[in-house]
Amino acid sequence: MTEEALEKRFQEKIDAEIKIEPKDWMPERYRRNLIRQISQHAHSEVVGMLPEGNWITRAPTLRRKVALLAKVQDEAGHGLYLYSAAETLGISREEMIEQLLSGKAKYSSIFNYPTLTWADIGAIGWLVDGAAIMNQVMLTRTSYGPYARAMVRICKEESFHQRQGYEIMLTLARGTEVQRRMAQDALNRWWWPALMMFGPSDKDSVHTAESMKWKIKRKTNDELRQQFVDVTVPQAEYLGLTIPDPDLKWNEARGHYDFGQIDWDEFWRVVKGNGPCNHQRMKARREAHEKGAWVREAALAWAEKQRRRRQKKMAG
Ligand code: BYC
Repeated sequence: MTEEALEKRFQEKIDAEIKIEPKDWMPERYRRNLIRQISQHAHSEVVGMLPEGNWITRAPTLRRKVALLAKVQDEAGHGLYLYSAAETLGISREEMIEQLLSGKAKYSSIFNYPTLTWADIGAIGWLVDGAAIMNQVMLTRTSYGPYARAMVRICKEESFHQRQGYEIMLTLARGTEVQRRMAQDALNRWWWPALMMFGPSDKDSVHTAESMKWKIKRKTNDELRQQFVDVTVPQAEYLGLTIPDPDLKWNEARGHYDFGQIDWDEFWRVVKGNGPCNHQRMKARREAHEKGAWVREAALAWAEKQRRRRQKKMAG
């Protein structure tokens, strides 16, 4: 079959909602686009442990500590499912980690902001996990089978994360005046970076058109961002907190909230490595990677020992 005929058959499968599996034929650009997106998604989960991990020892009660510990541990698990999904496309985990540590691969801009107070843990769960779910629910229907299946489990866990964050915000918003102000301050600092998580506006998004054609993405960056604003505004109202956007208002004709301009200069500055915590995050990842070398060596040695034992058993 010619390349053209193969590509036509591939597109027909996508259009018929048949999942693409690792051994199926796929265009090289589809494979590369997926490796890019899935690996960056995995890196985001792993780097995303850092701002929250920072608060595990300082959580205000044992219950909060247990919940936060479980959440951060879940993020590690999400990273692992995603690295495994990407590996089915013919890239090794070492290569992906190398791309992250060398700065070649991106990870979500959101994790380059600092967590200054306990309320930031609430705001992250509510807004950051809320934004992540909005995007990931769409990805449970993505065209690549292993990615779609990983997303189903991830979304279940993310919804627990979102609720633990919202509950922290609710407790603070109904607490003392100082606690309420802490919650408002966290919302002020996390609102705009959370909107930036959805990526550049559609007119500046380089991958959206192709990703939509191949159903890697099912909604555009702007569609998801709008959906997030629409569900989050009533949640802020329920908390009695104010979203830091003077242009935010309900538009009856559109049936959506209008909102103000995102600072795209800030977005690109952070994406290109110059956000408030980029250097700190990468330093922490590199150190963790170096300190974990003995664990990887030990795991490999153990696997090799098991392999030899099995071989010996089979030979005997
Ligand atoms: N930050 O053409 P575009 C989480 C890059 S964390 C940094 O629109 P695409 C969680 C983009 O990569 C959430 N970079 O791209 C974990 C591209 O650069 P390259 C992570 C960004 O891929 C712990 C360029 O800008 N979720 O779940 O069509 C605790 C042009 O963009 C960002 C995912 O990764 C950004 N915000 O659309 C709590 C979901 N936005 O690669 C929560 C999976 C864009 O050409 N990913 N860029 O060098 C996606 O759905 C899509 O990749 C995006 C971007 C919507 C993010």
